[in-house]
Amino acid sequence: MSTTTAPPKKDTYSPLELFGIDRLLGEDERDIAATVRKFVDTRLRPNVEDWFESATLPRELAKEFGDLGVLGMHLQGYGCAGTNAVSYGLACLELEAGDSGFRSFVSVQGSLSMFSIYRYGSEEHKSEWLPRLAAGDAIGCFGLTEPDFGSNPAGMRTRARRDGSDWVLNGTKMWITNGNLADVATVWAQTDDGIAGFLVPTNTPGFAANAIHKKLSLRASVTSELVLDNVRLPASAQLPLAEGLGAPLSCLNEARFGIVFGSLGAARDSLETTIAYTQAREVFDRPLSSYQLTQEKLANMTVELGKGMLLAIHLGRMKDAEGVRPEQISLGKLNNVREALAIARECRTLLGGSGITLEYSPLRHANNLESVLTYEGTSEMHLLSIGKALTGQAAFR
Ligand code: TGC
Ligand code: FAD
Repeated sequence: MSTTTAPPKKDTYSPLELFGIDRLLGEDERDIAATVRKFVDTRLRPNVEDWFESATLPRELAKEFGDLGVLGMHLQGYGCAGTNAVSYGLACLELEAGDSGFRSFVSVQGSLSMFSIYRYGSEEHKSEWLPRLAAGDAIGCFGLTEPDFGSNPAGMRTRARRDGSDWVLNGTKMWITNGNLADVATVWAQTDDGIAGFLVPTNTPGFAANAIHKKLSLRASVTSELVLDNVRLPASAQLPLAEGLGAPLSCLNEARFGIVFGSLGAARDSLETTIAYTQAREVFDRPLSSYQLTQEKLANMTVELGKGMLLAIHLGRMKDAEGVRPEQISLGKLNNVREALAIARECRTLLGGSGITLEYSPLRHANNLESVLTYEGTSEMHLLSIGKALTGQAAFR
């Protein structure tokens, strides 16, 4: 017979408390989550409605994220915190409980810009850029997608050609997070030897970033088009260890992993907001929370949130131990973003008319999650990755 004790009985539990999720986390992991949560609650949450409405993400947040220690936090050395994968995931979750735009900033800086330099850069690249990026003194972006090649980056048209020992880059990248804020862009381009990566300081002549406006999603995030018009770079700008499409795709695994956790932050915040609302709101002379139809919705959402969390922690533990396959990350990204979006939308129904303003977070989260469903591989791409793992047949083309 087990001698372990059940948690003490309480009148009410928060959704993740009911799942006993904290029991799966170490003390350091819980501390990191609590620190990021406090920063979100004090610094970001009071401003997010205004930033979302005015479609801004203040540049000074980069330094504040650097001071918080979340930029490239899962990398070792160069001013990075060197945490485990689960801690990084929990930080993403807490940030995305504030807004997907905050997690996006941190994902792109740490998992795409910094990781591409960390994994594929020369020692000079690493010492020049990583400490500044970790501190938030510099901002990075990652240009893979093009106007005609999003899901299929293998077809990219951006071209890097040799001119003496220099490289000359021409092309357009589309939907690039942090593009207008960035000091350095990791740009992927076709060469005579296949796809290669380049570090492009954004003050290089011929480089331009054009902000994309009128977004209905991820408004507290900067999204840009990058134009490269005869951008001349020294030979040393090439990421020496990046050979072929596998290099940028391996960076995506890092960012996708953050989304496995992050998306659940948006879901948790939607659900907690909604539980509180239904307890305060009276309909037909009783609290909305007291009706069976309401409780069915709340219970179903809690089950999906908790299942997603178990999956995220499982993938994180595997990543920290023996490593995790890209197809396994696809399982997590597909499920958790899909369920988070369903939860945010369902929460909106319980808020009634109040749910359509920025005063309550669920519709803002749902709008953001529409982007999260699309970027870092659309849900269809992840279905096909899982399909390929199950059948051995690639059905992408
Ligand atoms: P395929 O032939 O399957 O693969 C080419 C080479 O790459 C390898 N590979 C991977 N390596 C590491 N990680 C992965 N996830 C990998 N997937 C494939 C593969 O083994 C192969 O290596 P080798 O040595 O045999 O050459 O390539 P494919 O052209 O058939 O494409 C496969 C597909 C469709 C899965 C891939 O193109 C894909 O993932 N498409 C989706 C593109 C995408 O996710 N773009 C995201 C852009 S960045 C972004 O959205 C940032 S948003 C950030 C934010 O704001 O938070
Ligand atoms: P498409 O590839 O044109 O897809 C359109 C539809 O067709 C989708 O439903 C897709 O699943 C479906 N489809 C495509 N191929 C197939 C197929 N073979 N079978 C069945 N269905 C298919 N990219 C970067 O490089 N860096 C960034 O920082 C970045 N940030 C982003 C931020 C935001 C807010 C957004 C919205 C996007 C960002 N992206 C970024 C781009 C993102 O990765 C792409 O939008 C995404 O990969 C999809 O590409 P696409 O938009 O061209 O859609």
